[in-house]
Amino acid sequence: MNKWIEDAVVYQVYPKSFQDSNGDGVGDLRGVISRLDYLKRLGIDVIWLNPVYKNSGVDGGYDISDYRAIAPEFGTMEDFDELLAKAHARGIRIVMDLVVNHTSTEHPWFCASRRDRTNDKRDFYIWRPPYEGGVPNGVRSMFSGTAWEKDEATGEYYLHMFAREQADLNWHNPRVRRAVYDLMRWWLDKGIDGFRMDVINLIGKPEAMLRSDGSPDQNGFNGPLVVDYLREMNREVLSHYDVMTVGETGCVTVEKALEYAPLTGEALSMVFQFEHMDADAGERHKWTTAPLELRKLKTVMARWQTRMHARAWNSLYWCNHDQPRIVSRFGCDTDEESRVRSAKMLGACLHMMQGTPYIYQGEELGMTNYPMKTIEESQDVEAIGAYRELVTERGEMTPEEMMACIRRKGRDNSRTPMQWTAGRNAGFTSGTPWMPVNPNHTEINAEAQVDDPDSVFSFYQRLIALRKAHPVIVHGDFTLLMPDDPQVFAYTRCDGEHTLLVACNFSGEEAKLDAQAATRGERLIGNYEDEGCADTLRAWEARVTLL
Ligand code: TEU
Ligand code: CA
Repeated sequence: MNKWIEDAVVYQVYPKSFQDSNGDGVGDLRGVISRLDYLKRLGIDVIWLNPVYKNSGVDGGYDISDYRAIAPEFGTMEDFDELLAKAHARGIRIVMDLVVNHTSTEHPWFCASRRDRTNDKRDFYIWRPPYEGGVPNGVRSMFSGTAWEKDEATGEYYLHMFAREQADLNWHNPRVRRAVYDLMRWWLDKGIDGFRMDVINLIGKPEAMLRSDGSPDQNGFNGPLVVDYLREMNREVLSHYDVMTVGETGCVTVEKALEYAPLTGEALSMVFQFEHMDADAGERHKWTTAPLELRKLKTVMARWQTRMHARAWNSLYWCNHDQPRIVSRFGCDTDEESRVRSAKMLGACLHMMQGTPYIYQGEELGMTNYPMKTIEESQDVEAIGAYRELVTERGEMTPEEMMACIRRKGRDNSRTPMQWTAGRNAGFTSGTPWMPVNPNHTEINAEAQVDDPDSVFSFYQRLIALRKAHPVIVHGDFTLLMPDDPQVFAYTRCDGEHTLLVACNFSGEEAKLDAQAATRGERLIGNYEDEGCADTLRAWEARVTLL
C-alpha cells in the first residue's frame, strides 16, 4: 500500500452541518472552503466528504439522483473544483462518498427501469414478482419494515435495503458495473483522491435472499461475489490511479476484511468494521441505553489489531455521521472536567492504534450528543422509522424509553451543526439552521479551543503530530495488556526498535495498573499535567509512554 495512505489522518466532513456560506441554513461547499485553514491547522491529511451529489432529500444525500452533479443546496461544480484545488494547494486530499449499492428512485435509471418489464434498464435494479400475492420474501430494510416495495406500473416489487426511495442496483448485471466504473473514472479524472464506498459489501447479494419464495429474512452482507466485484473494480478503475479507498462494510469479519483490504492491493485500501460499535449494543441491537462493555470493546479491537497486522490495513474510528458522539457514549459529558478529560482519553486510545484514524467533525472539540426531547424533532429517516415500528406499531417500548435510546444512539446526535463560536447559531449560519444547534455551543466551540493549549482540539493536534513523528504508531504490532480489567484499556505497540505503552482509564474512578502497564518511560502525551503515580490511573486518565 502507498505510504501516504498508511501515514494519513482523515477528517470527515458532513457538509450539510459543517459551515453555511449563504445564510440558507444548510452547510455547503463554499463553507467547507472557508474552513480549510482550520483543518490545516488541526494537521489532517485527507477530507472524506459525505455525499454532495444531486439527491432526493430523504437520507442525507445517500439517495443520489445524479452522480455527476452537485446538489444545488451544496453549491455548483465550480465550487467543487475550487474546493479540490484549494485543498490540494494546502496538501489536503479529498475522498468522495461513493453510493452505488442503491440510487434514488428519482434517478433516470430507475425512472426508466420501473416503466415496464422489457425496457433496457429493467435489470439495473432488483425486481421480483409477488409471492402468494404479497412481498417476495421476508428480507427487511435496514430502516425498518420490509425491503420490498410494490410498483404499480408492472405489479412487481423492487428491493430497497434502506428507505423505499433508495432502490438497490443489480450488481450482477455487468452493464451496471460498467456504468459505476464510468462514473468513478469521471470523478478520478477530475483529480479526487479516492472513495469511501457506502455499504459496499451489500453488492453481489446472494441469490438465496432474492428468491420470490416467501423465505425468511436473510443477511445480504458479504455475499460470495463481493470480493470478485471489488477486484474487478480495482482492475478496471482503482489500479490506474493513486487513490485511497475505504469500504463501509457492516457485518464484516476479520476473515472477510483480509479479502476486501489486503496489503497486496488487489481490492480496497481498508474497510470500516462495525464490531466495536456493538460494544454497547443490546437486545434490540442499537436501540438500547446499555452502557459500554469495556471488555467486549477491548476483545474486538485487539482481534482486529492483531489479526490484520502485516496482512491488511485497519481503519480507526469512534464517530461518523451514523453514530452518536463518542464523548457522550464511551466517555462522560455530565461535567466539563470529565468531558474534556474523557474526550482526550478516547482520542489517545484510538489514535495510538494501527490503522488510519478518522476524525468526525466536532470530535476534535469534544462535541456531545444533542438533548432531543420528542421524535418530532428528529430529521433522521432511521430514527423515525424505528420509532414508528417499536413504539407506534408494536408497542414494544414507551415513547420515553425510545427517546432515551434515540438520545443515546440516534444519528441526529452527530448531525447538529458544527460549533465554531459561542455566538448566534454557533457561527454555523446567519440564517435558520436546518438542524438545531446544540445549546452547549456557548461552552464547546472551536473559537474557544484553537488557541488553548489544554483544549481537546490542541490534544488532537498533538495526537496527529505524534503519528508523524513516531513510526512505531504507524507500523508497530499490538499487544493487549490487562485483558480482563473492566476499567483499563492498556496496550503496547512495538516495531522491534521502539515500544509504545498506552494506558487509558475508561471510568471516572481511580484504576490500578499491573506491573507491565505501570512501566515508566518517556511520556509522549497525557491528559493530566503531571505524571501521577506509576501504578494508578486517575479518572479518565490516558498516558502514552515510549519505553
Ligand atoms: O450506512 C449503512 C448502514 O448500514 C447504516 O444503516 C448504519 O448501520 C446505520 O446508519 C447505523 O445507525 C450508510 C450510510 O453511512 C448511511 O448514512 C446511509 O443512511 C446508508 O448507508 C444508506 O445509504
Ligand atoms: Ca448554504
